[in-house]
Amino acid sequence: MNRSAPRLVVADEVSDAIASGAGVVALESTIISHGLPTASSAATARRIEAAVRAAGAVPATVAVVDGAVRLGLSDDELIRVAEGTGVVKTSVRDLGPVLSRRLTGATTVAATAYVAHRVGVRVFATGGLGGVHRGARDSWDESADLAALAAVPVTVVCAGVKSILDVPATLERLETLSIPVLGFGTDRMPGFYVRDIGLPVPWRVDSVSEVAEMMACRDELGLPQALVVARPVDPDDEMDRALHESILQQGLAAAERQEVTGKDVTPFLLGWFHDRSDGASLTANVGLVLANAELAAAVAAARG
Ligand code: PSU
Ligand code: MN
Repeated sequence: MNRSAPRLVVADEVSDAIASGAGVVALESTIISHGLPTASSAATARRIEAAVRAAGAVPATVAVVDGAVRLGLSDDELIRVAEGTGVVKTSVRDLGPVLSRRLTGATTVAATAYVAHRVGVRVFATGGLGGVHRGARDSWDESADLAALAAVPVTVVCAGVKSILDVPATLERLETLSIPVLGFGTDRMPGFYVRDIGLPVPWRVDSVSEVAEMMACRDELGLPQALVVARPVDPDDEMDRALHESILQQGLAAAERQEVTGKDVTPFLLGWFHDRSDGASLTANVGLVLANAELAAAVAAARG
């Protein structure tokens, strides 16, 4: 085994931007490999990167390729992560095994937050946050995203907590873990495919400069937690509530019947939606992640 091969590789464009203090936005890759239909996911990944650039920051898509974590992927690498077989959904606990076995993996919110912070990138964008699964009272299924965000002081721009989850329980856990949640331009908690999950959001902000100010305050106090910026999906892109609810109930029942557990639950449910919503979940998911990338770029550029 070549012990000198680097395990953490930052693309030149990204390291130059970090060194010069320019805005950088880390992008997770599990959404590309496991969260969106394979046919369009590589193209979507490049659209997400383009949205970051258009808003004045440098994108750094994060993934593990042949045993090295990379921030900033070539076209070949991106296509392998998006379309390859055997790409491992890689959360923080999987990083050691995936690297040491020289595997290729897509990083979750948790792993992306960790890696971004490690190299000095403070802002990243995703679709929807992981959290407490429905039925967690029995399954104990809570995303590692929550524990990671309790320990890594990055700012994550998302469309709220994924609506497939137990959102009230997730908000309770976010409170316990001391992770601030900011509704961007809203008093209501966004729920990924839907704009309002039916609960108030802990704090409201209306501008990028307010987010940057809160980041500065957190940094001055040395608080270790992430800041969650929850931006609701645009009205034109959100899913019809009744359609959302019926697909979700069928999906939850199918997951139970098919004994889907652990890290497979979220990809199963997102795939269930994409297969049955006649494009509505895909429109929402792509629309919200592009909007989040743009907002994250504005935050990254503002904090200088
Ligand atoms: N947002 C999306 N699609 C996704 C995810 C987020 O729009 O696929 C991924 C993220 O990588 C997140 C993961 O970290 O789902 C959560 O998985 P789990 O519930 O197994 O922790
Ligand atoms: Mn889980």
